[in-house]
Amino acid sequence: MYEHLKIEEKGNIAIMTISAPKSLNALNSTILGEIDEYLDEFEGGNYRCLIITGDGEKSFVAGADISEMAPLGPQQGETFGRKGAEVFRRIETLPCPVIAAVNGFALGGGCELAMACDIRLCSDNAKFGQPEVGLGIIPGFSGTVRLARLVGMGMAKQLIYTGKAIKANEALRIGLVNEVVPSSRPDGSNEGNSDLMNRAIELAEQIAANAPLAVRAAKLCINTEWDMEAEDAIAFENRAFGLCFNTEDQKNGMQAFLTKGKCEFQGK
Ligand code: CO8
Repeated sequence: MYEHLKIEEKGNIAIMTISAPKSLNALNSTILGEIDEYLDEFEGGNYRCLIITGDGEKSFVAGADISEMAPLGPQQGETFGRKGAEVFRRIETLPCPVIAAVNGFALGGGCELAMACDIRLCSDNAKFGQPEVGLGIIPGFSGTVRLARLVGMGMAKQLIYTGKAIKANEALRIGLVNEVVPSSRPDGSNEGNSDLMNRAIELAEQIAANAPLAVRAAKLCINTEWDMEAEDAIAFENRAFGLCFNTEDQKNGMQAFLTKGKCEFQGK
């Protein structure tokens, strides 16, 4: 049982909801520890996709917990930053895909958490930003690393130096999110986050219906090749491609295509 995480399962998809309503789901050491613990549990299960969201209709994660950070000295600050960075790196390198369903504020550590996920969807009331310099710090959960990679150096510098938050459609325009899910409610409210979550589940199911080992290999390739020289990256992909032919999923998937059938992939 977790104090600040709600966990749901839909078949082979898991949904992790971060829940600290009094602080708009701000991340403190306890929550980071619980996420780390849950990742062990998740990796031990037979899941094909993880969705991460925030509790309530207002906030995904409003950053790292400012009240916990306020009294820290440099060593403690570094330790806190490292803890967040390690947990987010675990998310980024989880074998199977992770979708962030951003249901409101994704500020500071919240934006950094979303960026550690493979795919970002957001509701139309979402707001993204790295406001750290307004607090006398810099993004410390790998935001200076990932933001520039996602949206380019110029835009990352503008967002980080100004600390200004941007709305969902601007986040879409600059490539920070893949998709904005509009509310179907007549008043445009985000109540229950159901449109966003339905879309996240739909996407997760599309991913989960594909050959799990191939999806994992694709994630490993994309992540690993990012930092490689082109020749090495191409060779890495080539090895991974070859290994796919060692799986039952490849045999069954291609056989199903050739016989105009449908393949239920087993992940073998
Ligand atoms: N930490 C702690 N408490 C928070 C946080 C936070 N990040 N965000 C909101 N809260 C609390 C508020 O203090 C308030 O508590 P209370 O009711 O006790 O006063 C409650 O949540 C509700 O918030 P507001 O009343 O402020 O709600 P509003 O709707 O008026 O405003 C905002 C919502 C705009 C999200 C506003 O709360 C805000 O600006 N929050 C802070 C956002 C921010 O600056 N985030 C970045 C934090 S720094 C960070 O994430 C660094 C990551 C790397 C760390 C590296 C470690 C060294």
